[in-house]
Amino acid sequence: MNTCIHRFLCGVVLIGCSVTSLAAEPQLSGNAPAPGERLSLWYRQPAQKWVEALAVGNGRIGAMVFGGIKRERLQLNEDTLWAGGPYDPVNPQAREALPEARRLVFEGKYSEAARLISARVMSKPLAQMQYETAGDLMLSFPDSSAVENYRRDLNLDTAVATVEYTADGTRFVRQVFASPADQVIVVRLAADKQGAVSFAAGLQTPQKASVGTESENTLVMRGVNGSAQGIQGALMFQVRVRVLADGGTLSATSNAVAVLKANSATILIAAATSYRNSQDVSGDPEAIVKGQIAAAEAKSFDTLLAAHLREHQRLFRRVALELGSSEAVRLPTNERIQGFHHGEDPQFAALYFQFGRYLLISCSRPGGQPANLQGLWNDSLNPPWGSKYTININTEMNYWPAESCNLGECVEPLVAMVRDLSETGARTAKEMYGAGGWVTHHNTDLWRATGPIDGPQWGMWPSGGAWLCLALWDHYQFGRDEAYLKQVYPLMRGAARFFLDTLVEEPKHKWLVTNPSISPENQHPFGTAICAGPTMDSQILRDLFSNCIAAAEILGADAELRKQLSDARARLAPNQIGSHGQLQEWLEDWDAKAPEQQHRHISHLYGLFPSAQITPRGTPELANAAKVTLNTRGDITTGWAIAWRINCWARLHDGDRAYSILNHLFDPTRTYPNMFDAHPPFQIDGNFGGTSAIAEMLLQSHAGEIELLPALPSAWPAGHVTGLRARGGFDIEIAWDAGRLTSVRIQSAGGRKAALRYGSRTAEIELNSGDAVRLDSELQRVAKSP
Ligand code: FUC
Repeated sequence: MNTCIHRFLCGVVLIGCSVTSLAAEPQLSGNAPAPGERLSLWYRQPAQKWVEALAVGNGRIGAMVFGGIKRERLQLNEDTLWAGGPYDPVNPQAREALPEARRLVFEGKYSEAARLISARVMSKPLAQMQYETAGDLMLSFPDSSAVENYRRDLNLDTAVATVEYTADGTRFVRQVFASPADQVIVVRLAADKQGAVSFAAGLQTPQKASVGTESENTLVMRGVNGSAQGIQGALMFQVRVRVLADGGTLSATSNAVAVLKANSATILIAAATSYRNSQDVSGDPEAIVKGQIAAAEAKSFDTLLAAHLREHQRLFRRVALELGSSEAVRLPTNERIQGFHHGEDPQFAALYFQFGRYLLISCSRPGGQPANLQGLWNDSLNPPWGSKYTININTEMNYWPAESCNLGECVEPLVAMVRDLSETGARTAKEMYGAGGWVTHHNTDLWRATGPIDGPQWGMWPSGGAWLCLALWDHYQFGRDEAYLKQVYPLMRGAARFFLDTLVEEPKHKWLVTNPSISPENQHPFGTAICAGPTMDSQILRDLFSNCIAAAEILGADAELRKQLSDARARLAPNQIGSHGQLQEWLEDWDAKAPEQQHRHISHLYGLFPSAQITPRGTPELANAAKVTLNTRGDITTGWAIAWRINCWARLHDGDRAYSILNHLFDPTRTYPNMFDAHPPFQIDGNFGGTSAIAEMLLQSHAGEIELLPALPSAWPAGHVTGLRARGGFDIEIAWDAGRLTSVRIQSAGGRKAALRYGSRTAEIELNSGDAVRLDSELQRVAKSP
């Protein structure tokens, strides 16, 4: 074997089990310019840490691209590679213990109730399964003495990550994308000189797996997933890598493939597990990845790239946003974040907004799993909070921007998960509560576990599934597709049925309440979170019942049930204002006992956002009370909790306050160099919540009207947005200048009648499907519209 190949093949073998032993990267010099277009994240040095690496994904498989010169690392994920196997954690003692817990709560013995719940109601095991990394593809390159004009970037418009540099006089370009069209990750290595592309490729993983070569151009990793909490790993998985060289030679050792002196090379990466659904792990990952590689190999790189671009841009290009610009746009992204100052970088908000859309497109596509706590990207076997689905805020927040930012398709994996939960949750409803319908508590995982976990303060909350149903209804609201509504209505009805069966009358006011429950994760003054009828539960159920009634009316279904739901809705506990003028978090004015508390969860503000129960025009006293609560809770908290507050201030029409909190989200303590949100640690909900908030500042449609620029901050005096979506089925374009609306274009995407509002001005518009109308700043039709 040629000694040169031998040397860097040995390098791959040596790094075979460790990702920390990265060889020293060469010295960099020169000043690579910023990419030509604005929608790129870019850097002048390779990533040293995972939160500096750039994320690509096709909704199912993804990679974090480090951009090294001597050594490239692509950290790989497949969205069904979780620990464990099908399991049902419901505690058989729960059904007997719950009536007793209920009694203790109504007697005010909250801590006793919590102890009983802890001993006899919580799931077994007490924790759920975690999402796991697949491993890494490592590429080793020959030594180079001088490297100039290094740049790596992620172009949000093309969804391609590129690494470029000049080494010893040769310009190298490496491109990486995860194709939604061909279901493979594609890596292209090219140079501006013939025969300049040489590298060795190897796979490594912390999983129980074997890694080897199958021919001179194929690497294969075969493994089984981890066991967790006593649940045996039941999945097989496979990562298959094919290396294709143009010119030069290909060779392999037992665990690495090498390319020597090629003109260019293309690497195809496929990954799959045996997961078919939450109860069936009989899939054949080898057949899947072999099929994907064979199909992709038959196409040229240009054909693969063209199909990828078409499918990505079909979604991404629907929305364009301009918020103004400044000198800061020329800086590398890490420097922009590091130096982010109030008001000096308006384009960063537009970039952050489009990055959120990019992430949702990249981690949540039809047929895949929903976006988990880290979307799709995780380098660990034991990530924070298991990188699961926390459904007392985080999963819902992931989908807040989906409809308003014109990515309705991306909700499909969430709808599919709710369908699964309606089945596993029906067992939980029956076995734990003796109830009909379905229930799920504050967390779920790949196996759609629905029991209460972690401990009473976190898990004893029956409203997770009910909250998820809001996303189902919203998808109808924005799209007005009755065939879709017909499919999801039974899921909403099942969620409501559970509460019709389990709500109980509280002794003092005779309201119907949940019991036992919690106001997510917040302790009340009696030493526990366990309580009856937290405000959030009543708000969620008011929406669930109302939306079920509306859906049933549209579908002409279930007259008797509608009546039951409407009777129960009338008896839910109302929103109440406490003695400090705050919105009460609990049935009683317990907040008054802890007026300074700044808990990150603002659960009872669900009524303000994402719900529309509290609005400045419709319920001004409650809106004021919500303001008092927001001021008490404070602006600076975890990433997702900051994002929730921004959405709330937008709903309160305070653009400058929303903007000032947005600046905290962009701060380097809450945004990593690769623009992932920092809880900290990385949690993707902050990205999505922030994206949603920017949309809410520009357009709202929850109160029966399409409101233009409802919370425009003074920092964005001029701008333009196209392609935002409004409830009722409309696409909206808005232009403004000097802080005032200049023009609006409304196009029907199925909707017919729209009520528009700008400040105190209103207009009624009627449209046929597909038609568009342009209006001026007075909301008068422009003669030659659109
Ligand atoms: C909830 C939050 C935490 C974290 C976790 C994943 O429990 O309270 O802050 O986001 O979910």
